[in-house]
Amino acid sequence: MAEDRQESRPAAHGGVLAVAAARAHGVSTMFTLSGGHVFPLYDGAVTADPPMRLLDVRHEQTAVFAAEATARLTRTPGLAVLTAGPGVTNGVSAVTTAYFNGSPVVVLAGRAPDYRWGSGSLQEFDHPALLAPITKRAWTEHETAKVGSAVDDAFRLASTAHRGPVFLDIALEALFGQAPSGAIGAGETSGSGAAAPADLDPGEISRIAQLIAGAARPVLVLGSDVWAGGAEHAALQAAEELWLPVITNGQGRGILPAGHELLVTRARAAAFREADLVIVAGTPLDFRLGYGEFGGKDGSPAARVVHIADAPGQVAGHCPLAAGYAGDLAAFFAALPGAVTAAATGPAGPARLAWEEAWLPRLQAAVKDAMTADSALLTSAADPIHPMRIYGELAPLLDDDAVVIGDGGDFVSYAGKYVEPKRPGGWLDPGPYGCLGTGLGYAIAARLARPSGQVVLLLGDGAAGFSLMDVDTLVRHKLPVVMICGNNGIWGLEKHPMQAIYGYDVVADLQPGCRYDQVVTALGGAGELVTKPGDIGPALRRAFDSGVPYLVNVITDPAIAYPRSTTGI
Ligand SMILES: Cc1ncc(C[n+]2csc(CCOP(=O)(O)OP(=O)(O)O)c2C)c(N)n1
Ligand SMILES: [Mg+2]
Repeated sequence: MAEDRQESRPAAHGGVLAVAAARAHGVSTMFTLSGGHVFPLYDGAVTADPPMRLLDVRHEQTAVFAAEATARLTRTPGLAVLTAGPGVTNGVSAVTTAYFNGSPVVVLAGRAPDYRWGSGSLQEFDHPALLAPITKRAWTEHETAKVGSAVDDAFRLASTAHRGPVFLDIALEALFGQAPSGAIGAGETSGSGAAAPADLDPGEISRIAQLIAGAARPVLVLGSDVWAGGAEHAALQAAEELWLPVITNGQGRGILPAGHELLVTRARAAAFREADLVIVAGTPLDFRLGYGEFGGKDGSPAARVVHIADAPGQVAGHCPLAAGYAGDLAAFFAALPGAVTAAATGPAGPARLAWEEAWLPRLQAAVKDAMTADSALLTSAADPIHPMRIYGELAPLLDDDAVVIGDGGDFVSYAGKYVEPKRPGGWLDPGPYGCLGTGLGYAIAARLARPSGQVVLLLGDGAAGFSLMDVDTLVRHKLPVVMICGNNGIWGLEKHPMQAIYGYDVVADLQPGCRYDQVVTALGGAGELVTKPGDIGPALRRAFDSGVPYLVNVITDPAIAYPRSTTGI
């Protein structure tokens, strides 16, 4: 009898059941900061065979950022465990970041006991109400026997397109209580996997193909979900077969490697101004993409826009679309070249695609011009140091499989422009939520995900303040990372705009020349101060060779503002 079988299985507490269910989804690390409400989850990790790695940090937001970066880099879901009350609330900005980025993260949390609920237990707080708007689902498990299947549900939901964070807190007695281990359901889980691809709608694909076949100046934009959905090879192949100019953003960067002849990200302004068709795949039509409005300036007609997303709710509703598609992105890109060829084929056979002659060369020339225009600043001998000189020194030192992380304002905007990844999964920015403080969490995860590759963390001096204490985590867990602080002594991305609007600024100054390198040294890492442009390269080489967490603190010119056209507000 099933009941007899269950009773013969050894009893396990909720933590054991939760860890087993998480492991079945490919989780290898639990990011956390200690709290009594979640001890059983630690015991579950320690007693698992083999044990699950525990990575303990100095602020809960670092734990969730690390789980998020794990998901973005490895494409297996990330796990953060937060203690009840302040542990959860400290993680809120990072959960929101994961929500905006569509990152599959499961946050398991402790929760005051049910039997005293309403009496004022320590940290008694109904978390799901707070987490619901920033997760795919937030709920409480009250029964030990159901903990395994609840955790399994959480991972399944997080990993299903459109991906995102899921929150589950577990009442104290459910987590500490015992249930037959047969009740976990973990052995029966089938792992995260991708959701079964939805059937392609041939009508929608052929409509999009006709738009492409009829375009004179098309541009394809590849965003994070192309990488997250495992569609990077199909997307690259489709672009190459159709000879489409491509702009990448977010985790889509690197799908066309730096230097690829179709990659026209550096000619973005001209491409978006002059295109007659913009196909955007795997990223929202948000402020980073002009809210989905392209061209239409100087009396020219606006470009038609096609939005390709991994789930129906993701297709833009705020701007007019010539066509939209929701479904598996790899299947879409695999079907596209054939559909375009069919659409472009008339009685005389396949027509030559119009943009090969003039449009693509025009954009390629614009890319070349932009690179030529940059070269003076990338080698600038200006003193104080121009921030671009740092990127001029860094780029030649980067291996093809380097992971570069940006956390900051202007300093990181320069990086977005001048550090072009050679592979997808090599770039981490905070994404559209724009939350400062991702740096150390992302760096911890990157080092775990790529144990032998280069991991470079670019930090504004302001951004550094949010997470620098977690250098202690790098040191304790022996995770070498090269950190470069672009230290202009100000909140640059706020100071310059406030000056422009009001003619003065307040609350935008930091300590000039602050020794963030000494903070890292004090925490057990190493670092140095750089004030002369010629010293940047040798300092970076020492950092890469050091094998320890190492911060190169580069004092840059506070008068330099990144030339931006919008702040996104
Ligand atoms: C958590 C959070 N707080 C505040 C902001 C607003 N903000 C955006 S950029 C920026 C300045 C960043 O300064 P720094 O890291 O020193 O880089 P810089 O612009 O000086 O290169 C601020 C305060 C934010 N994005 N996130
Ligand atoms: Mg700054």
